[in-house]
Amino acid sequence: MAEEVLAGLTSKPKYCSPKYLYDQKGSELFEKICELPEYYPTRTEEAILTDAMAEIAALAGEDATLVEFGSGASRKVRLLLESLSIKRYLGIDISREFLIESTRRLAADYPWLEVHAACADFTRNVALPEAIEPKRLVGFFPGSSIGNFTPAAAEGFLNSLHRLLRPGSGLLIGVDLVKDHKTLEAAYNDEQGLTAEFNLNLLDRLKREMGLAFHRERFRHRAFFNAKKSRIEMHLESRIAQVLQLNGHTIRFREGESIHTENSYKYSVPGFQRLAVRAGFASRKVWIDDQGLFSVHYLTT
Ligand code: AVI
Repeated sequence: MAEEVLAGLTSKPKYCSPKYLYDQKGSELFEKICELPEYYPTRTEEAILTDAMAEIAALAGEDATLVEFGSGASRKVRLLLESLSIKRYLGIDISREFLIESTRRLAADYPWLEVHAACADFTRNVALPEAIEPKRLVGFFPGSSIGNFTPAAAEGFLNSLHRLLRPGSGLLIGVDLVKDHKTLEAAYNDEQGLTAEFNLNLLDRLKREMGLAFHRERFRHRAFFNAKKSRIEMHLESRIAQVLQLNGHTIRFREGESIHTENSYKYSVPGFQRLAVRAGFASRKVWIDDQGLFSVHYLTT
């Protein structure tokens, strides 16, 4: 982490990988963001999944092993576990304590389910634990987390999932859709300021884990839609010119200069299907809500 963060903060423009937003506090804040009135993706995806459950069950088939990438609080997966014929579950997440807590809860609530947990950064090459036999797998990657990769990285990542899932498997993936800028920008600039907290928590984490000396009030959260790149950009903007120390390195900010902390790409349905096909998948089915806010795709290997 130290090396990666330092490389980002000393480059031009400054950036930090969004995966570092998810320490314990960040993961908790993200769960709260999902319930915000402005943050439409979570409730829209849940409604799509609920409505499409019979069709998803038919596509997933009998006795599949469900593998969830970035399982977080594992809420949406409960919808699947309650309706599909699933025997085994593997949750993969970067946030260790959070993963342990949520998989323990799943194991307690579904005694018939064989539950596995793997703490891993799934943006790197992940191998499946031995206990997960090379049987038919159904991958689950909800929440439009795929949007946090650049399209090129998303294609590479989907291609690595394609190899990991092996032939005869499926991937159920949630993808946020491009829409009017007002709706998009409101979702990342909520009135309660939770998204700002989530973003600023990154600096708190760097202070705690890497000794970053900084004053919180000298930074502000900024999120806007970059139409040319079809993405929401999230930044931590320096309110003043300042110099920070991190692990013996000096990091200079001009007034208004920012650390780019996250991209959230928004796709059209055919745009995402093309990307999935380039990564080796076949597009079997796509569901969208009535307002055209969000899409859920079922891809096969
Ligand atoms: C996890 N990911 C899909 C969220 C998103 O919408 O890109 C993260 C997030 N960032 C700010 N709000 C939510």
